[in-house]
Amino acid sequence: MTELSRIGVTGLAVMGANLARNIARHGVPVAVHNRTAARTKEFMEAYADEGTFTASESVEDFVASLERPRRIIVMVKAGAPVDGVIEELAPLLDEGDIIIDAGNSHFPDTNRRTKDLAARGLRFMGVGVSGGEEGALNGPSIMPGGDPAAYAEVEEILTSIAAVVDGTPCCVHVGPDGAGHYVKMVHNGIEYADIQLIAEAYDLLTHVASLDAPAIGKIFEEWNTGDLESFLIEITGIVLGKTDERTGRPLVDVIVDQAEQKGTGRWTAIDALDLGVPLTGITEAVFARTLSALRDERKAASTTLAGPNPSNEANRPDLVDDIRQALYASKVVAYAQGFAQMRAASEANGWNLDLGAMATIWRGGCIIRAQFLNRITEAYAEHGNIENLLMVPYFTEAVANAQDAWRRVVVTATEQGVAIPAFASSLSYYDAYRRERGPANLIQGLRDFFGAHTYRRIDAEGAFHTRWSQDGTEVRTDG
Ligand code: NBP
Repeated sequence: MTELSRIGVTGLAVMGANLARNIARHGVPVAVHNRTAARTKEFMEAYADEGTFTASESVEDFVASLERPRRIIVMVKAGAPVDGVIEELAPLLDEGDIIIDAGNSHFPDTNRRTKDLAARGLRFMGVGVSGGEEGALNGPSIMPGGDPAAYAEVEEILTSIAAVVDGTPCCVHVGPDGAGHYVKMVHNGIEYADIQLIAEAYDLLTHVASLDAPAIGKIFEEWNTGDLESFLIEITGIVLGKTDERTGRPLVDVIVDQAEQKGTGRWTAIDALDLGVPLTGITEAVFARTLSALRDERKAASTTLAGPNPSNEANRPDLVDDIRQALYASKVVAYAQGFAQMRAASEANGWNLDLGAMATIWRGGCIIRAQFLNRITEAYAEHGNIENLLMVPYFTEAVANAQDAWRRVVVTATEQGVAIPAFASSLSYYDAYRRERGPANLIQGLRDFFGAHTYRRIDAEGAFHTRWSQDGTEVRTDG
């Protein structure tokens, strides 16, 4: 009889196949399965010699090939397919077996599945895996959520396959229920903001600094040696430097300017609205992709709507470095907002998230991996429970140093008619956050006028209403 496998992977598209290979390469026998058997066959033909694999065509054989408690990674398309696979697996499993959903599931689905399966005696884990296909194969950032006792059963395998930075694996138990998928969702949201900020910098360098793609690629290469050093800045340099084989032009110049999305950025923004957390950077990034998709409308508007045409008149010697500083300051804001959102979610759900540990496991393997995350890890180590990263001296100072350049970039872009939704909204957030008294007093006054919604006074306790349409007197409404 063949040896039982320590873990199984069902779903052998690019992510599942690479995770299975990564696990097997670490000496762990892996059972593999896919709905369409041909894919399993292809997998075995290509990779069987990389480790100890047991392939099964049927779910029954797959389950029977696993040691107990069974540990099964489900790596299929998020949504209904995950429920479908669970329904096939669950009747074949025994109490205490563990189903691990390592796809990009929406965290409320993970909460629901955890509860449903617990009622059936099964343990369910929602595990965020970041790093794309390359990460899955060579070391992703892993964000496991679920029952800590279930995590203990897979910890060794998951930490062994994760990316490692400074000797620390990029894998830590995040929290119960959907906490792992939640943190992965915010990670992806931050990725949206990072990418949007890079795109805005590229737009300004193209249309105001009048540089071509290869020249801008060189600038990103240089930026990757400083504060901005990160995977996304690095690959921006590579993508901008690529020449299109068909036309000989820079490849980016022949790519259609419509951004697609799979939904994690939108989920992050919706969750922020539900939690009441100001999350302007990520949300603007989602809207920017949505606006980019309106290609036909934009084409019509481009010859109808008035505005300045960007010109290099605004080009000045310090423009490129100003843009770098604006990018850095806006990035600090996007991360500050994302971490504030995770803090709020942790409190709302009783997850007790260790936010410093989240920054630590994002330092390697994942798409937003960056030097910068070390500063966030250090901030949490030094200051503990942080309300807003902008208030940590390192970031307070970094943004203070960048703010003049940041303001100049926002002014220049606005004068030149270049859209910079993430740069500008990040600066507005910064300016609103640092105000002791903002203009919401007037909002409350208006709400009281048209809806008797009441207001509070700065000089007295209680809720008040002015009888606007009667005698204009003020009454206390709460006692
Ligand atoms: P896909 O998201 O493209 O899903 C394809 C896999 O799902 C195939 O194995 C397919 O089986 C299986 N599947 C589907 Br579709 N419907 C099914 C059903 N009803 N029952 C059983 N299996 C079903 O694969 P992927 O790109 O490898 O991503 C897997 C997960 O990882 C997703 O949640 C994704 O969001 C997440 N993720 C992807 C990346 C990335 O860079 N691609 C990064 C991080 C996370 P078949 O072969 O029979 O059609």
